[in-house]
Amino acid sequence: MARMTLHDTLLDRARTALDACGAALPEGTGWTARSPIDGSSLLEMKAHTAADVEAAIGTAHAAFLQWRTVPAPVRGNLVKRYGRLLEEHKEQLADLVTIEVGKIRSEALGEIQEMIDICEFALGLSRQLEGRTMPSERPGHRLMETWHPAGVVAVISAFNFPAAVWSWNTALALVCGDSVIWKPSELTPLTSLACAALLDRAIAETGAPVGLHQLLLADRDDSAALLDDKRVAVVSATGSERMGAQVGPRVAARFGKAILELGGNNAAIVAPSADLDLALRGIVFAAAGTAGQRCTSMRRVVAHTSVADQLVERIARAYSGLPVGNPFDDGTLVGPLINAAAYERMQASIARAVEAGGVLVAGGERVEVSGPDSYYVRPAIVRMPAQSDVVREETFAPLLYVMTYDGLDDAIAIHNDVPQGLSSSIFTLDQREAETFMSAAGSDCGIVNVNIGTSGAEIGGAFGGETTTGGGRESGSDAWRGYMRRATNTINYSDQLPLAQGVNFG
Ligand code: UN1
Repeated sequence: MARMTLHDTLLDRARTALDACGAALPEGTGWTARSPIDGSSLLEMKAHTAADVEAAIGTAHAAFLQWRTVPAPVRGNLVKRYGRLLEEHKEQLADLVTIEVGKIRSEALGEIQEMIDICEFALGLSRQLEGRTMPSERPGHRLMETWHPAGVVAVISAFNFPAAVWSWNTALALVCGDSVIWKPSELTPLTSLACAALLDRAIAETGAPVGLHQLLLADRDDSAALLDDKRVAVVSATGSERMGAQVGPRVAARFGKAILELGGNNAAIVAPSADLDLALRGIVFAAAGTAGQRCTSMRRVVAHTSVADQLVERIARAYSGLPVGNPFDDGTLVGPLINAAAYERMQASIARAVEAGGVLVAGGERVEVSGPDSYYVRPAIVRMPAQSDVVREETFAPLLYVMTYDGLDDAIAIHNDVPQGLSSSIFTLDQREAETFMSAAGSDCGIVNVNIGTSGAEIGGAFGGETTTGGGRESGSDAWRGYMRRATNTINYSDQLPLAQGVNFG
C-alpha cells in the first residue's frame, strides 16, 4: 500500500470528523478549506451569494418571531442538548480546529471545552435573565425592568478561535431568544460546518424553530446585508481593528447594535518582587502559545530594570527549547502560523523593531516542518529601548517586545501607551502594586490579571476591552444583556393618577 502523505492524512482526518458531526459540504465551488499544517488545499465547497444572505436573514427573522415566545428556561434545553453533543464530538471538532488553525491538540481540545462551558453557563442563565425593580416616587406604583429578545444576531468570527468565540455569542443569543446567522472566517469553513451541523441537530431534536441558526460561507461583499439590514438587531464581530472601524459605524448608522472584539496589544508588567519562575511560565504560554495568534496573546513585557536581563535570558532560553512542529505530534507546543501573509507581517515587524533600535534576542526564524507552503517560526523576543510605533501595533504572531521601567507609574504609563485595551497582567507579590494596577489609575484594559498571563480567560467573566478593542463584552458575567433589549415598566396599582416630578395637569 502506498504511504499516506501528510496531505492525505489531514484530508482523511477532516472527512472523518465532518462525517462524525453529520456535516455535509455545500456542493459547488468558490470556497476552499486549507490547512496551515502543510499549506495544502483540502476541500472545495460552494460560496454563498448575496441572495443566500438575503434569504438567510428572512428565515432567521421568521424563526426569531417564534423563538422569542418560547419561555427562556425551555430555550435552555437547546443549549443543554448542544453542550452534550459537543462533549460527544469533542475529539472530532478539535481535529478540525487543529487542521484549519494549526492549534496544538491540547489547545484545540481546550477550545471545544470552552464551548461546552458556555453552553452550561447559558443553560443556567436561561433561568436568570433577570431585571431589577426600583422604588417608584409615586404612591401605589411599581417600577421594574424586563429584558426581551433583541432579534436576529449576526456573528462574524475570526480564524483563530473558529468555534469558541462563535459559541460564546450563539449560546447566549439562543437562550436570550434571538436567532443567529454566522459568518465565519473564510479560513475555517470546516470547523464552522461541523459546529453548525451539530447545532442543527440539537435544534431538530429539541423542537426549536427550523432556521434558528444559519451558517453562511460568504465573503465580505456578499454578506454586507448582515451589516445593513434592519432585521439584524445585533452584529457581534471579532477581528481586526480595521474591520471593526468599518463594521461599527456602518451598523450604528442604522441604529443597530454592534458588539466588537478587536485587536489586543497585551502586556505584562514584571515587578521586582515577582515570582520569576511563575512569570516565565505565564509569559511563555501567553506569548508563544497558539503561535501568538490569540487576541489575548502577550505582545509586550514591561520589566523592572532589576529583573529585565535575567527575565529576557530565561525567556530566550525557554524559546530556544520550545518544540515547533506539526500540531498533531505529541510534544509540539508551537504549531504553524496561519499563512504566508502572517509570516511576512511578523518579519516586517521584526525589521521595523530593529530599525527603531530594538535588538532581536532570539527567534523569528522559519522552521522547516512540512514543506515550503507552511509557515512555522521560532517565537521571537525583541528588546526595545523605548516606545515606538511598531510596538503600538498588534502583530498577530509570536513576537514579544520587552521594555524596562524604574517606577510603577512609569510602567503603567508604558503599559497604557497603545491604542488597544484588551488584556493585561502584572507579576508582583506586592499587594500595593497589584491593587494599583487594578485600580482606576492602573491598566486601561477590559481584562486585568495578577500573577497570570494575559491569555486563557475563563468563560465566567465578561470578555472584551476598551478603546480600539471595540468596547464589546461577550461570554460571562452580564454580557447577555448585549443580546437583549430592555423595557422599563411603570405599573400603577392605585386608583389615582399622580404624575412624576410633581407635575399637576388639572
Ligand atoms: C480570542 O483570541 O479571540 O482568553 C479569544 C483566551 C481565550 C479566548 C481568546 N479564552 O485566550
